[in-house]
Amino acid sequence: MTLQRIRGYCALCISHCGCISTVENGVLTKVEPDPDHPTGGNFCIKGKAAPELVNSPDRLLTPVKRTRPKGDPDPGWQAISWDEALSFTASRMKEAAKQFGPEAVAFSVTTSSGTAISDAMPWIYRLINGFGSPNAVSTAHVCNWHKDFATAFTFGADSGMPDFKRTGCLVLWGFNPTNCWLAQASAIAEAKKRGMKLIVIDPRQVGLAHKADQWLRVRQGTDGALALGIAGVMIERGWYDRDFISTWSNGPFLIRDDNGRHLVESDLKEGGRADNYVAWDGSAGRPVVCGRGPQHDASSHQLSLAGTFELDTLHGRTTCRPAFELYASLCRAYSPERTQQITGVPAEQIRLVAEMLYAHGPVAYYAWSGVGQSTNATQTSRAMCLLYALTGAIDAPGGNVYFARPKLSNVFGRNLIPVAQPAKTLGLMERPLGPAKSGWITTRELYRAILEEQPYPVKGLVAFGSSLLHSRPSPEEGVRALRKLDFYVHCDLFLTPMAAEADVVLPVSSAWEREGIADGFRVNQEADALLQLRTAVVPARGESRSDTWIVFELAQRLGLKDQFFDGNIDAGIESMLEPSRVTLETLRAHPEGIALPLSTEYRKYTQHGFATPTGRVEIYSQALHDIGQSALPDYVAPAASVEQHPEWQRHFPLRLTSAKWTYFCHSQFRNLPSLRDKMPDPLIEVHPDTARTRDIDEHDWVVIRTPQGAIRARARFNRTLEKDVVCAQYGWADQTDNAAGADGMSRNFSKLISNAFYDPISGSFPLRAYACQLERAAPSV
Ligand SMILES: Nc1nc2c(c(=O)[nH]1)N[C@H]1C(S)=C(S)[C@@H](COP(=O)(O)OP(=O)(O)OC[C@H]3O[C@@H](n4cnc5c(=O)[nH]c(N)nc54)[C@H](O)[C@@H]3O)O[C@H]1N2
Ligand SMILES: Nc1nc2c(c(=O)[nH]1)N[C@H]1C(S)=C(S)[C@@H](COP(=O)(O)OP(=O)(O)OC[C@H]3O[C@@H](n4cnc5c(=O)[nH]c(N)nc54)[C@H](O)[C@@H]3O)O[C@H]1N2
Ligand code: SF4
Ligand SMILES: [Mo]
Repeated sequence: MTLQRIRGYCALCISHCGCISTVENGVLTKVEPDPDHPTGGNFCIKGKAAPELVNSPDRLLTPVKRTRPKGDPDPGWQAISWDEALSFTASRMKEAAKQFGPEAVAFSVTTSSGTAISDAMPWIYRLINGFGSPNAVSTAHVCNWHKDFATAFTFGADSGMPDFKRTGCLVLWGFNPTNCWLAQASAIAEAKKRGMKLIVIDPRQVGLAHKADQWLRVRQGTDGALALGIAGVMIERGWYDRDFISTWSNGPFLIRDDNGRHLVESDLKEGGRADNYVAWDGSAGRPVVCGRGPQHDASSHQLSLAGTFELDTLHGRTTCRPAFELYASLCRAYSPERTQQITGVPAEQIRLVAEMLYAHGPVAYYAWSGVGQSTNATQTSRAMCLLYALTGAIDAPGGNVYFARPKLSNVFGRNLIPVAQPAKTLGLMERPLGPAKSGWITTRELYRAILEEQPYPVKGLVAFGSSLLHSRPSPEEGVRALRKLDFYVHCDLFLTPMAAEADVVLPVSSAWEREGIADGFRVNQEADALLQLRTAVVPARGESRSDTWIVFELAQRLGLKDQFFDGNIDAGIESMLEPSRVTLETLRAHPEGIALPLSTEYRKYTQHGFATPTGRVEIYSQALHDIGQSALPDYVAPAASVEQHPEWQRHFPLRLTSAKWTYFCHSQFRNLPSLRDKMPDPLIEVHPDTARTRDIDEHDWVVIRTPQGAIRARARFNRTLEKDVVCAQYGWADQTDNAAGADGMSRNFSKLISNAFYDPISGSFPLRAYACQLERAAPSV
């Protein structure tokens, strides 16, 4: 018997926990935590179930093609060779491109935070770009866009990572690391031991909310109002970093009342610059011109942050107010009492939290998908960023920082896409500063382009994982769209209900059967400086292949050989690694990874300013104003709530949200026995009082109804919920659901949500705040 123990990391979710895999006679039998890995020596039940995933009898082991018509409950899968499968895919792609343009072929890419697709992500996008399609359905708009891109409206960058080792007070906002990012959860536990304060903002008391100094039970989708309310107290009491706001934000810059734009030097004098801003010098009683970026002299603290000023411009007199004044007056409208009414968080607690943020800095925060899946998610992100800006802790020790990471070259190939193509990205016209700017489209635009051929037809889809029918709204529309496609090729480990709609399914190897590279592990500087290659610990099962291999093969058949290193994957990886100065050979010889000598540079903005139009933290976003959106994040109630639809109150008085559980990632892992045993059926959490008035007992099957649809789940009592809030699980996939006219008793959460509601900037969907009703299910269900 041969027994090997191989170091690597689990790639099943964002946590990328270091692990040791045991292989006996060529079979993966055990995966355990690696106590020496900088992710902290933790491991979850999903990672431990990896042998079940890898060795699952359900694995797809050959390429297959459909032999029966779409919509037939039995696709009649027939095994085909790789050559046939790849030739089919490439020729259909080429045909569609020739007839309708490459934009008629859309791609779908699953999440890199909840699957191991990160192994292949750069190459998949290189293929999409090289082929010339501007249309990739990503998860960004419901996943990371609001924390990684919407934050750029304020900071010019993503929200960074809490500097846990030095943080004085941490805010977890719509993020539950205990279930979703173990390495962060352990970093937080360590910091708590050292005395760090913890504030958790979540409608449910879950995970670290049990250990928090303050748990704010916010009503779903109202987080933006909460952020304004807390900021209002801090501004009123002077509990903010005035120096930072004056020097490093556009708070002092004057905004014209007449057009909502910055007053600029060229408004005041001929030959003045349009990128020089104007502030009011309170001591001298006159306007001063400030260049882009920071004001280096000592005068910045004399700049007025409040007041109204009348000025003569070249085109007449106008009144102006400092950006900060506009923000402060917005916040004043959210008194703690009014904020309590909107959010359900007691006014006293709002005051207390404002004080904690001032007294216990440096403050750091992490906000994720709990606040990213609402129709007001972008402005919620802005409201949180502005609140955070008041602390002055961005990029400062103990705040949200940007650890130094291994440098890799960007091989996503955005330079390969023909110049005319990005402008065609679906949804870009409607939401010019949203994810479409990066080539990411939503299912709403995809379905419309397929079904109505608007604004142009999409004819083909190539999917690298993803389960649009179970993790995005309006799945009935999705099924109709997928069936109308000329061709649909899906790459996956399993024949999922989503894959069941494809013409051809390509078998993908699991993360334990292929290599992957992690350029840093995020949670602290030491972790982020680790460059690690994960080796394949067992051979790929059957004829399954990595996504990277599939991409390189397709590229060759599409005439993209030159852009793909003549089909040599290793050459591609070498080129990606080049700036790190670590070779592929070295990485392969060191499965534990190479720790690079990198250190964190704090307050980098003091050298170059922030990467925003004004070069400063933008309290006021003229960029948003210029696309017809609010420059300040005023709160707007969620689109699918009774606040917006009073007519729903009678039939849908409850508020529905959803969340992730430890045992599964999205629609995955229901077929792994050790995990399914823990949770055989979908749950809906409900307050016992709410349940009892509906004659519902714990474990009963209930029907959840929204104006969009109905599904079933089992009741679980949760006394920590507000009485009108319920929280369901999503990702339960039924093959039979795809049948036209299914009876509505499906378990698929997505059926409750309509894609007619979306965030006007990002296109995010209301997966967290939707009017609903519960009733006991008929016993036969
Ligand atoms: N109601 C509700 N809906 C949500 C959310 C929520 O909180 N509530 N969360 C949203 C979020 S944050 C996200 S990111 C999305 C996720 O949405 P998706 O990205 O669609 O994720 P999954 O549903 O897990 O589908 C992943 C599919 O990819 C396959 N797969 C796994 N690993 C690989 C691989 O390495 N290669 C290939 N080719 N395939 C692979 C899996 O078998 C599975 O079929 O869901 C969103 N949907
Ligand atoms: N086990 C597991 N781990 C995962 C994943 C998985 O599917 N399963 N997916 C990975 C991915 S793709 C992602 S994006 C991350 C996401 O990780 P998280 O963002 O932590 O995911 P969730 O648990 O869906 O949401 C976090 C919390 O938001 C709360 N919440 C719901 N509605 C609201 C609201 O309106 N406001 C506020 N403030 N909170 C709200 C929920 O109660 C929940 O506790 O996890 C990654 N890790
Ligand atoms: S949290 Fe679990 S699934 Fe995620 S990387 Fe760690 S062990 Fe794997
Ligand atoms: Mo996600």
